Amino acid sequence: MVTDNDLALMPLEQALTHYMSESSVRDWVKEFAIPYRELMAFYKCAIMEVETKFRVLNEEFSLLQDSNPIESIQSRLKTPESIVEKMIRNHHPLTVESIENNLNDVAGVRVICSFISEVYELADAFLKQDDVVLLARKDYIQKPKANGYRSLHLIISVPIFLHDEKRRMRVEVQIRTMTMNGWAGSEHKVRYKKDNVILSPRVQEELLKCAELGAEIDSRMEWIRQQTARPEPDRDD
Ligand code: 0O2
Repeated sequence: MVTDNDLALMPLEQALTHYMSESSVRDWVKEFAIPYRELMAFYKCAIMEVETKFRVLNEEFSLLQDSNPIESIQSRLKTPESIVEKMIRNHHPLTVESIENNLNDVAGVRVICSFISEVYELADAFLKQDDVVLLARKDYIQKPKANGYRSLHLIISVPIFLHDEKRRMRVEVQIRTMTMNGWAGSEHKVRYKKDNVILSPRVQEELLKCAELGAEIDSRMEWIRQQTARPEPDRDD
């Protein structure tokens, strides 16, 4: 009989068959199926922790500034295909321990805001929390990628509390504006990671122009935000 657990492992087995013989896949699954499932469950818990932190910040900012900085939060667990492909591409051993040690982005949380200043306000408030440890920061807003990609990336670790232990899990947090998100979504569809699709220089140029137009919209919206900001309320303390 095929159980739910077997079904959950099918995409992983399929991904492995691209790189291993059938019997090696069987051996791998025998050895690593349980720890792999467990690791993915821990990453899901870490995603929940990080999402909650941002929802709490959104609530608090809405009290302080009378506006909710977060438009939406999208989270994802890296697919087995993507995990296996990245481990092979980077020549890492294909064990569960090695997945945890070598990949920073198995758990991903994307936070979408309206304004660039909100991206940094949220990042600062999030990183100030004493259980969040910053491992790496890539600011593709200050320094966009050559293709025009913009976003603030934070690789962090957060603790998750299990019945008998506390574990630190790594999560990749991407914080960006709606404009940056719209561009990244469309660009992903036409190009990102599709090695077999070679975009013409003209199309690449056009994508870059769209990213620059997006950056201009963000900067004008930022100006509007500043012009319409409410004065800070007087505080008695
Ligand atoms: P998905 O499907 O979004 O999860 P590495 O991840 O280590 O191979 P690096 O340089 O450490 O590469 O990571 P990077 O480039 O800082 O961030 C990777 C993630 O950022 C990607 O995740 C995308 O989500 C996003 N990203 C980075 N560059 C681009 C880009 O040019 N276009 C778009 N649309 N997104 C980008 P994944 O896992 O590749 O994809």
